[in-house]
Amino acid sequence: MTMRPLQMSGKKDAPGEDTSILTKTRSKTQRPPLYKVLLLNDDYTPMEFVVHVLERFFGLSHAQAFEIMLTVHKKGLAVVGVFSFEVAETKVAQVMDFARRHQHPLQCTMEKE
Ligand code: TYC
Repeated sequence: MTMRPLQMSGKKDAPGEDTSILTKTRSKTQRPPLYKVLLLNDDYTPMEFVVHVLERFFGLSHAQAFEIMLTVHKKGLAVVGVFSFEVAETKVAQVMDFARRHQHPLQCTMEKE
């Protein structure tokens, strides 16, 4: 909140006099944009590996991880979570690196919400 003096009369005050009023300017709070992290289906990555990835990098329970893995398997993709740009970018990099190190073609991407 910024307080600004406003002279209503349009005239200059005499020296030592202040007839201005204070006006309040409320600036709208800007929320940072959010990013969806998406997991994509493929024919080769083992189901257990995907479940493990979801538990490990997204803090999901085994049951939640299994459910999302099945959604991806059946529908082709699913939103795994919604995060700030930096967190989403980190999760995508962690998943892609982990999949590559285990030689699975699993794909993870992000998209502005
Ligand atoms: N379709 C894979 C299979 O049948 C399993 C799988 C699920 C792969 C989700 C990727 O993001 C994925 N082994």
